[in-house]
Amino acid sequence: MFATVPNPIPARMKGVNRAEICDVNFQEFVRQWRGQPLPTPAPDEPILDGSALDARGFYELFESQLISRHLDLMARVLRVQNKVFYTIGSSGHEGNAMVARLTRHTDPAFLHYRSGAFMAERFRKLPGMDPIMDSALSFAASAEDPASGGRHKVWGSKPLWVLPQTSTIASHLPKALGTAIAIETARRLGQPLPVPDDSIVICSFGDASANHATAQTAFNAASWTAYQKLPAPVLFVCEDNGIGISVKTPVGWIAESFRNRPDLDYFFADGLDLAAGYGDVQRAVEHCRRTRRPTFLHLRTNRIMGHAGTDFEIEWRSIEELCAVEAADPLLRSAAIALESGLMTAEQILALYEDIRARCFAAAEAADKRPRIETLEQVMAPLAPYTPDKVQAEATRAPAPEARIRAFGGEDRLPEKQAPRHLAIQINNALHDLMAKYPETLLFGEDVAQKGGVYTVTKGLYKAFGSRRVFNTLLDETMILGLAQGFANMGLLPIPEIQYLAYLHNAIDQIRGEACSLQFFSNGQYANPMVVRIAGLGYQRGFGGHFHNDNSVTALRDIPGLVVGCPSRGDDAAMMLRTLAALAKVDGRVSVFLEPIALYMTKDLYAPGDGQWLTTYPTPDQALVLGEERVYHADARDLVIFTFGNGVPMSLRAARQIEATHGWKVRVVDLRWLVPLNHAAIAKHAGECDRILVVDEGRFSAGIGEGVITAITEAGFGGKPLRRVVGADTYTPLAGAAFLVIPKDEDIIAAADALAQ
Ligand SMILES: Cc1ncc(C[n+]2csc(CCOP(=O)(O)OP(=O)(O)O)c2C)c(N)n1
Ligand SMILES: [Mg+2]
Repeated sequence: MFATVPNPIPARMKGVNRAEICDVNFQEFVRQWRGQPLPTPAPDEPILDGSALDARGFYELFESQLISRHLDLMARVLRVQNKVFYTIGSSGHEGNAMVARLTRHTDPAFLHYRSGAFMAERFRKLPGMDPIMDSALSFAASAEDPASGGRHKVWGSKPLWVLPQTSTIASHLPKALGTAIAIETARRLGQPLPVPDDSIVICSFGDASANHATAQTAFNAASWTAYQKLPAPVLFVCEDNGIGISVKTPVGWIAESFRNRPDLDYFFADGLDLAAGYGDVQRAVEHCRRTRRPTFLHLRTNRIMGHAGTDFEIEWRSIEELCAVEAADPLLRSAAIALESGLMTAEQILALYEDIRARCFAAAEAADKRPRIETLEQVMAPLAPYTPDKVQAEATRAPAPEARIRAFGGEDRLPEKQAPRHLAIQINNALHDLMAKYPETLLFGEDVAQKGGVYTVTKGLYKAFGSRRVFNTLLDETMILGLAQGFANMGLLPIPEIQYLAYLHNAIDQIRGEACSLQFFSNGQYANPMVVRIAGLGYQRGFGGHFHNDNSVTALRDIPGLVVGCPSRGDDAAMMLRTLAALAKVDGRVSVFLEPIALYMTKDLYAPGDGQWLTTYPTPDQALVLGEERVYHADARDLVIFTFGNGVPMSLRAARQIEATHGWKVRVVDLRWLVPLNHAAIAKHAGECDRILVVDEGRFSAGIGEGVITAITEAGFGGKPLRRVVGADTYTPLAGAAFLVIPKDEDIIAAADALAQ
């Protein structure tokens, strides 16, 4: 048997650096070990009788554990010298190296922040890579950090398929599951996969994080998927150290909560003991790979050295408790295994320990001398790549004629040969075209398949392209967006639908924090291109109240890197969708296509039956230019109205009245692209016209109108007569009262009258 791990720390005073104690502790433990070593095992023999781990494997894992530990110790020392900018460590979690050893470097990994040992072990899978230097560059926020280029201390590697994650706990679980499902989807569609088609996805997180809604949504969706016998080869690794910052997880909670979940297969492994835990980790990994079922690996870990360098545990925990935690340091266990098995002597262990320490410090000092990010341009370079020529060429590249004929059901049914139609039909036609053009396109959301969506916008797509490409998801917006990220990670082109703008908000972090940040935090190495369709905005007659008429475009306005397009008419919608898809294909971008519900079926503009809001379908060689506005009455100069969405037909009607009343010629500018706003175009029109109206159907505070006025003011035209017509800062009530909170034609006319005063 092993020598029992002693509690070697005499109760020391407050204020002692616990990292130092753990460091000394390890060395004292090795020096003082007095057991009887067994005969040295051969490299391929079990490290100890009955262990699934051989001696070579143990040695490498131990080395990975030590690399991780010394990176932590180094960070604590160099943080105070301002050479390192992160001290959340992996100490106590080094057993996660087993997961890395037992999986492939092509198994996409979405990792917990305590994954130092996992990374060190994964680095072995490719020749010529140095985990210590790469990590040191990241700790130092160097511009040469291979994970994020110095934007974020994060575990990440392009060649090792470790996608960098944000600090938002649990936010990576939906996309990890999405990636697992995507592997199977791509395989079944015959689409090329960037990883082998028997890959599994690894997703690790802490015990406290397991309670988060975003985590629970992924567990549920994984079960929901497996329950239907659909593959979802994700290995959830819960690194259970029993605590989250300072809040203890109730003893036994993770096992109790996950042991008996339907269709989520539970495994436990002792992450504190390589010899004992390895076989159990192996069983979990093999189960996941073989059965393609979602698998939950409950990995026992321990957190030593506090949550981060700034966490002085001694101030809020008893010294006895701290000593007990430190005594259960898994590296003491590994040292005991190395000694007991006869694999290493105390001197060899201490020499290895010091050698790795020296390498970590040397790497950190070298990293400190490497360049850091110096300019704003450097910071932003990977945020929102845009290559206009390529995007335009791609957007106007027509699908193969046969594919179109198949999609539309005959040459004579091609949409450009039909009479002018309304917005919903033209969006539907454009979606048919996109799916014909890109066989990797998937369209999914709530009710989008057989029913064709709440407003029939996706009608017929299921029939034309089949259930593998057009499908209903479970009712969960977080998961819809998680799936989208997963599909994108595996090279597919997702077009998820959020049924109503009001229901984006409960899931918006998946766009705000996750999808839009991937290019930034991976320094452009990873992208998750997608076009998110969202039905929204107000003005539905007799339907809905607030939640079906939400106009909070503001929630999308400040998301870095996001593109938001909002068409007001069918031809623009079709051409805009082509541009957004091209932006995704060419530049990996994330965009929102905001569909004004009230205009879906609108046919008339000025008078009932005039059919002036119907448009012909643009041939597939036409697309919009990102940011380009549509101008009505371009030669008018007396008044310009800036608007979008429902504001466009309202402003056109109001313009007629205003022309009649004041004798002015009125220019109407449909912005079409809401994020980013085209400041130059706004300035141009504002400069050319004598008076300015901004018609914004959104809310008074922080809406698009504020951005337009800023653009006008910054261009030096703020002194011109200017009025804003905008919604109120309120929720939208039911029935006719809804129209009290949003602008009407008369409000625009009244604002113009005020300008004439
Ligand atoms: C959504 C979110 N809420 C709060 C935090 C702040 N926070 C960071 S780590 C953490 C505790 C996580 O504990 P656990 O999941 O057990 O992981 P551990 O640190 O113990 O490994 C908290 C509350 C966060 N990062 N994200
Ligand atoms: Mg924890």
